[in-house]
Amino acid sequence: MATKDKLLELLSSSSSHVSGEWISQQLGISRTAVWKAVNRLKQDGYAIESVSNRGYKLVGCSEWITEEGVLLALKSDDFFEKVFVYDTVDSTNNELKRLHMTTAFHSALAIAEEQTAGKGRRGRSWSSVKGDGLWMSLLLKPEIPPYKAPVLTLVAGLAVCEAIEGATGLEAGIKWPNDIVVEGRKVCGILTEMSAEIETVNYVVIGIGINVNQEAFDASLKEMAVSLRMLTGKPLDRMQLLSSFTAHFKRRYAQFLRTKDLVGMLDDYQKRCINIGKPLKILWPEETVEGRGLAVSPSGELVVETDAGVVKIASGEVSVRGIYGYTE
Ligand code: BTX
Repeated sequence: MATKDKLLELLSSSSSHVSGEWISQQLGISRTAVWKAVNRLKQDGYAIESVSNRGYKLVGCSEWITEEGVLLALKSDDFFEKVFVYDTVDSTNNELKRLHMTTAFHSALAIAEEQTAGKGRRGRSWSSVKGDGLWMSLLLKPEIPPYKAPVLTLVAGLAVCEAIEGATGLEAGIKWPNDIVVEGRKVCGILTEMSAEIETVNYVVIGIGINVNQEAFDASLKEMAVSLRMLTGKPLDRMQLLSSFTAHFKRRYAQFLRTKDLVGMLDDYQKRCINIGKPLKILWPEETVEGRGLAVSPSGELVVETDAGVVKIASGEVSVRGIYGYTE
């Protein structure tokens, strides 16, 4: 770990000022080296107060996503074997898949300040402007058959809702299977991809895009998209949100691995699933079927009551009345 990262860890674990002398003893470095490391952190955007005779105190986190900020948010935990932080990348999902081809790793997180070709589902694009979102992907290797992999979108969605609720107090809903919605607009989208053999998953990449600090969206998105800042009226610390998301995700992922389904979190999931009890349309390629959402099954399918009887859908497009312009 670089000296500035160790210093950041030390400063963030202390709620009051700490002297340069004490830091130099803790890190085994000279006072000049402490001063240099403080300046490096300031260059990275951290606000550090220095008061004579009292020392240094961390008073504000970096506005920018930095490697040390991400590692700190992850609390030096080894859930992710590798962590990759980018200023600009085409898509964090694509980047993790490329990296995995050259260096095999067991688990990884990739996060970027900006994506130039952020991907949605079915060839759609995901707007990922610089500095305002959490654009990230998780590569994991669960021992599950491929047909269970889509459940991980739901697991991640639940963890996103929990992190948003904890950070903002807002009520976040899940529009099955992959949108997180607050006050009828989309605050987050999830794209899960996988590499698999017929019976086993090699890896899954769960891509998560959370709109955090955008102040507005362009005309093509403004009816449908919203950011947490637009909802709360104030900017949010993205690293705190990352920290909270990873804590919730780890707990939910462990629950998922125990049963390889949603059993351990079904009530919490259904409570947030906005499809349940609502009129909806299932947009199959060959036809559109109207119905009403009844439940989500333990294996993650959406259970829908239609004129032709109850159907379970495992994937696909569902439009819910009252959400994103489906109002008729
Ligand atoms: P989706 O296909 O459900 O949603 C894509 C649609 O959502 C777009 O066609 C557009 O209408 C709308 N949209 C685009 N950008 C935004 C935005 N920022 N906020 C709200 N609505 C938007 C959803 O696909 C899956 C998105 C996953 C994004 C992550 S980011 C990290 C990772 N890397 C990557 O390339 N994709 C994932």
